[in-house]
Amino acid sequence: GNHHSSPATVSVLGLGLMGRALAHALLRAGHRVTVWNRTPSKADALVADGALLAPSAGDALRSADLTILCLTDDEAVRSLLGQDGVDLRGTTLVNLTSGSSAQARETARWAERRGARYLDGAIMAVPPAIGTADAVILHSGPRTAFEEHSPTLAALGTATYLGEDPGLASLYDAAGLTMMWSVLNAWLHGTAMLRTAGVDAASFAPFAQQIAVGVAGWLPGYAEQVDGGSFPAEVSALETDARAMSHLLDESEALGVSTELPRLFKALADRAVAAGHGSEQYPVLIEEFGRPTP
Ligand code: FVH
Repeated sequence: GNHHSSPATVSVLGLGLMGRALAHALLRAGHRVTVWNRTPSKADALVADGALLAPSAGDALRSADLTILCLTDDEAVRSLLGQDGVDLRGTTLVNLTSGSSAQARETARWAERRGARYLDGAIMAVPPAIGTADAVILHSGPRTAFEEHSPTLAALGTATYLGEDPGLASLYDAAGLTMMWSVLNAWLHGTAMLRTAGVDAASFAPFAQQIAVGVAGWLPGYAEQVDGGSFPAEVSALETDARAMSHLLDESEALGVSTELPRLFKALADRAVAAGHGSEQYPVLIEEFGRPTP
């Protein structure tokens, strides 16, 4: 571990679009950076910027207090680190490769069996944001590993620790993506409906933004209902929403736009109403989301 005050020596394995951004941010923060990539030419600009190019992944690991992995997927991570000459004993790995929570837990076990400390991470940002506070990077795994290396991880963006289960960062990443795509798809559906009446996207956007921010404001109160398991209808009952969903479906059909989203909304609500939850508040639908789709 890096016990002296000077910036840590960090190695970065994987110099794709994201890996290069990570390595450049570490250099800018004054760290000694060793890099390795399967295709060495991708290291050229980093070497010109002061990084050290290791001849092998094993060499890169050996020299570092902390090794950051940013490959295509966890399969690539395990095949790379499983090669001869790669000794994981005593290293701390921070895996910023995207993957499922099951893959993160499996890679954590795989790495710990080989003597490494393993911190998983999920980057909620694109390469240009790396090194700024806008780049939220979620971490899960041993709290001691996060705390020991958080000064270094802070060079990449806003490092957020979620808990000891290594699968948490991937789960939050997936939940964040479902929020992002839901808002974008809903906005596109609304835009498509309004365009049939000649209203352009720019005209709808401020209204759409206002709705998105308003609904976001409900989440903490609704979360209390979900955690408490009780959904008293304070502002509206699910059966009122279900009726409005039928209207949205009729409207979408009449306008000749896609009906996939309204059908999805209606199917969920109708199932919950059929199960007797029509007089409860919208978050009662958590029960539909918490089981495999019939
Ligand atoms: N780019 C982004 O905006 C997203 C933001 C959110 C997080 N993702 C995840 O970051 C991982 C890397 O993504 P990337 O965009 O850097 O991907 P590429 O530019 O395609 O680089 C892939 C690197 O992986 C190396 N690689 C692939 N397979 C192997 C292997 N079997 N052995 C060794 N290295 C391997 C590849 O090497 P090379 O092709 O240059 O030789 C690249 O260095 C990813 O999980 C995103 O989901 C980025």
